[in-house]
Amino acid sequence: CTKPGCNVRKLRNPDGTLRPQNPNIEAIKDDFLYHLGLGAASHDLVNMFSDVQFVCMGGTSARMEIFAHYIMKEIGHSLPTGADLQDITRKSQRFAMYKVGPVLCVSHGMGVPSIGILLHEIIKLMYHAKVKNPIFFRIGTCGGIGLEPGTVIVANQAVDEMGNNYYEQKICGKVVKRPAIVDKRLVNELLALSKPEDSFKVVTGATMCANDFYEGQGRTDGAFCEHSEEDKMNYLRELQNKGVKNIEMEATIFAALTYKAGIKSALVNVALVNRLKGDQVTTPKEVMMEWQNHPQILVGRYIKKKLSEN
Ligand code: R2B
Ligand code: URA
Repeated sequence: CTKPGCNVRKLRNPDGTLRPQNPNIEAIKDDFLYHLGLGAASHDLVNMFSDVQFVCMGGTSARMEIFAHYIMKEIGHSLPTGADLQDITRKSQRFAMYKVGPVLCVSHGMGVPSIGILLHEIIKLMYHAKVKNPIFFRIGTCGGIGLEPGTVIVANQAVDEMGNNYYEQKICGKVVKRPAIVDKRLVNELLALSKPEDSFKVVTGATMCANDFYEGQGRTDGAFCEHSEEDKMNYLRELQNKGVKNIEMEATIFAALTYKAGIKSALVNVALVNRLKGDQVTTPKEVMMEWQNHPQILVGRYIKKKLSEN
């Protein structure tokens, strides 16, 4: 069933907690989330995380720390006197994770394999901690196609380099295809939070997920290039004609695994470059830092709104 809400009803318990989608999970006594450095035996996961409502993921640890401080201000959350935000996963040295009341801010590294590992462990964390109705966001960066840099793209579809609307995983020598479906209602809610006075535009369209930054995104400036500038432009125009607005490196697996888990999710990316005009990302650091805030502002508004409705 691909109707909105259908998988959510099937995959969650009446109280909103997730039903484990792996029959082996219950039997693993002390499930250890290796790349988070957190375990069901070593940590009281329910006590630490059961109040989480939103999980926000972004590529770098620095960006997610900035977001954690930003969202703390936005939702008026305060830490005990003298306390500072702590990276909860610092022991693992893989990802960085900050918790600001109901908001979990976590870095995912670059590309499908990295965010895939994180998604497995964060989804299991949601399950072990008995989190109710979590909503996941990727607040990331991307290359835009025909968009002014700084523009935010809320994906209404996630596709791979061949235009497929699924995430393909090889499991035990077999190819498994998992539908990459985003929550259309959430997309519309996010689009409605854009304001005319904002310094940036918010658009929607398909987000393409590539397995590489250079040749996989048609760039001609990698260490290798066996295609022409014309091949690149033809490919980018073809993508544009199919409704692709932006290219990044995590969309399909993010949409597919959250959908499979019964978790509402959205991909909110800011374009750092207009790929129709070039390949290199050369914008000054200060401008880039400002652009990176744009998805945070939109998602921050959503979180604030939802918390005020609780
Ligand atoms: C966007 O930026 C990164 C590559 O520079 C990658 O993680 C992505 O999706
Ligand atoms: N991230 C990508 O994956 N591609 C870009 O062009 C920019 C950021």
